[in-house]
Amino acid sequence: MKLYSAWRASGPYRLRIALALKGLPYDYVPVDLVAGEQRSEAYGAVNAQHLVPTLDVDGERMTQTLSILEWLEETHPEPALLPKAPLDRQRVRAMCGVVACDIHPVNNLRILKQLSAFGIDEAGRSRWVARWIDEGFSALEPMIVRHGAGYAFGDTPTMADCLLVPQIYNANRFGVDLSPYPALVAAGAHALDHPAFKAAHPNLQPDAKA
Ligand SMILES: N[C@@H](CCC(=O)N[C@@H](CS)C(=O)NCC(=O)O)C(=O)O
Repeated sequence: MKLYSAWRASGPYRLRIALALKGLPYDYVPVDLVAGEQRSEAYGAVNAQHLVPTLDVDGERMTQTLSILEWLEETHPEPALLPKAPLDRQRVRAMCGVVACDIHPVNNLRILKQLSAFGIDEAGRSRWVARWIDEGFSALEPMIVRHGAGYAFGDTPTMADCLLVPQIYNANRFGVDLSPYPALVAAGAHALDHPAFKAAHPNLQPDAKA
């Protein structure tokens, strides 16, 4: 497997966690988002959306993290990142959706660049990011209180943690106050103790910058 990744980007971070949890080795292909490498013609041939991650498995290129996580679960079921009962699976997927569908898309690099082009300064952009993280985390907090038992859902890592940990990392980058979300913060901290989460951390990636 080959993972097109960028050290700080949430999408690839989600996949690095899942791949590490499932014990799957891969080659790391860095894409420099700050330099705009994702917009090159060469990378467009890899991912027509010009976004990371892309997972290349024997020449088959996969895009969209949620669908890749589902593919990983179907092809490498152990350890399971979804619970067994359909309602529990729905709960985990709903947590993933809060992050992947409702927080992350409006806070992406290209959105922030567009805000900048509209004349919104750094402080304004940070307020924008915090605005959407707050809304999403306010919904996640009671879900984790209800369903979490160490991890975001239950007492083993699930896809929800693969999404949550990178989003918390991102929130910290933007200096978002996470004190209103103690259960969420505790679940994130607990996950970070797991070796797979440690290995996937941005600072440990080959393209990490100080
Ligand atoms: N829905 C996509 C989102 C991918 C995405 O937005 N990736 C970001 C990094 S986390 C990216 O490549 N941004 C580059 C840009 O905005 O130019 C997925 O889940 O894979």
